[in-house]
Amino acid sequence: MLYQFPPHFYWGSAASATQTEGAAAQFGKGDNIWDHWYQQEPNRFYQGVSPQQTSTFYQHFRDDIGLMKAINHNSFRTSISWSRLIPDGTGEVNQQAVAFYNQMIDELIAQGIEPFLCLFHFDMPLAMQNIGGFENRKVVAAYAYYAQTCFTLFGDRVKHWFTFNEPVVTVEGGYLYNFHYPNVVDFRRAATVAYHTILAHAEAVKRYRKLALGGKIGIILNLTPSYPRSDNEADRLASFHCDLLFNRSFLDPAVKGAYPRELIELLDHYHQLPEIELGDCRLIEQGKVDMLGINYYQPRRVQAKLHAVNHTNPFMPEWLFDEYRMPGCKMNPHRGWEIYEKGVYDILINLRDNYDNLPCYISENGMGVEGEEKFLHNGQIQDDYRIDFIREHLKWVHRAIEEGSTCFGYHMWTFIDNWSWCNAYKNRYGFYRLDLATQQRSLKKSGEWFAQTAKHNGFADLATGEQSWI
Ligand code: BGP
Repeated sequence: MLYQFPPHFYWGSAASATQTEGAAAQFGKGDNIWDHWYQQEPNRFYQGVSPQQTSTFYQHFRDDIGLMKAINHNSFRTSISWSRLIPDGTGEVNQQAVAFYNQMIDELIAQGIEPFLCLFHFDMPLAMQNIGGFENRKVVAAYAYYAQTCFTLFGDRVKHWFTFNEPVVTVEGGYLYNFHYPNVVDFRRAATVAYHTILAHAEAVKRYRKLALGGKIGIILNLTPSYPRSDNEADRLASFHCDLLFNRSFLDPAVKGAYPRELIELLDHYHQLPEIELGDCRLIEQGKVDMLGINYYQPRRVQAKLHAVNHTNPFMPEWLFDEYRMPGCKMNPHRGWEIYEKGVYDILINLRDNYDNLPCYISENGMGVEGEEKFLHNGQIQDDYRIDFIREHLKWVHRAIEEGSTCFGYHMWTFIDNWSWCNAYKNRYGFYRLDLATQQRSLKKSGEWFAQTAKHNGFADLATGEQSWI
């Protein structure tokens, strides 16, 4: 069977500024929440590895872009570090950062790699967090200024912009489940942050359009589908609520320009609505995106509550559903996550049918492996498991495209093994292995497979179970 992708399909990988650049306290960069939190609580980071110890992209970007080219990337997504570009969050622009990002963009383009740039990948400048982060509307204005600065500086060459990466993760991590700074557990504050993030997003979209730079702007969402345990009404309601809170809370305003009525009613019922100001609805409507990036790693399976909720506890999403572990599901044993390849198809078909088939691409898909060094043989990581993972997901992407999805690309998380927030270097995802001691990069077997697939714009599955390229 041939899996040939449409012409001009984007093949590449994704990374982010804070996870790769390094030079966290150099070249004029201000602290962000990760620098600060590490200083406060290094024990919260896997093996105490700090955001200073990343894969040195700041120094090695030219070589690294050469490595992208070597595996036939025609696109690459990373982010701009707000606290590098504008160290205080607002005000003075750091000219060293401007020079760095200009060189990076120019190098990508010179190598035939389309730059996809995201403005915010979990890394709030500390100066902005100190005045409340996205709980404070002043930070919405500061973000809009930052976004406009980026568009003005780099928008002549960058034609794919994204306002946020997985904004719901910032909300979950920082304001509900205590795995990001500022470690708050408070649903109403979480709802405020989510709401103000959408306002910030819409402000950026509005400003981008006004500048008429001829590119596209979107947002990157982790659209983890919620699958109910059964067809039973109670299970289906649990999954509906889960979807509402974790997917549609960003998807609907970003694509349809309005929040789902059911979400507003739900938050109102539990007294968790954020404060809304005159003009907000109009602004959100103006924030409708041109395209969507989809991050997909694993499905979410849910069931109706097994036990009554204790209403004296603070309100949490888990008042509405329980997680469900499906017996016998396929697992990535190295990360403890379920592998459900069809999930990516379900997302694309949902977008086709319920979201006007908006142009979209897979902005992250990936397989994290703890202790990956054990697969190092003859100097190469033999990650056949990752090749299977990518190939099986690509088959479903291909099928969705055949059935009318407008998916225009596929990016893997990630390019070189990189530092990942509290998990630091625990789970490896890269096409290239990073030797932490020497900073040497070496191509994994999956990188070779991906290079061929990108070169041939697809692959063939032979009846023997072998593969070849077209
Ligand atoms: C995604 C994030 C990335 C990256 C990845 C891997 O959700 O967008 O920034 O960190 O997850 O995460 P982990 O290393 O925790 O497995």
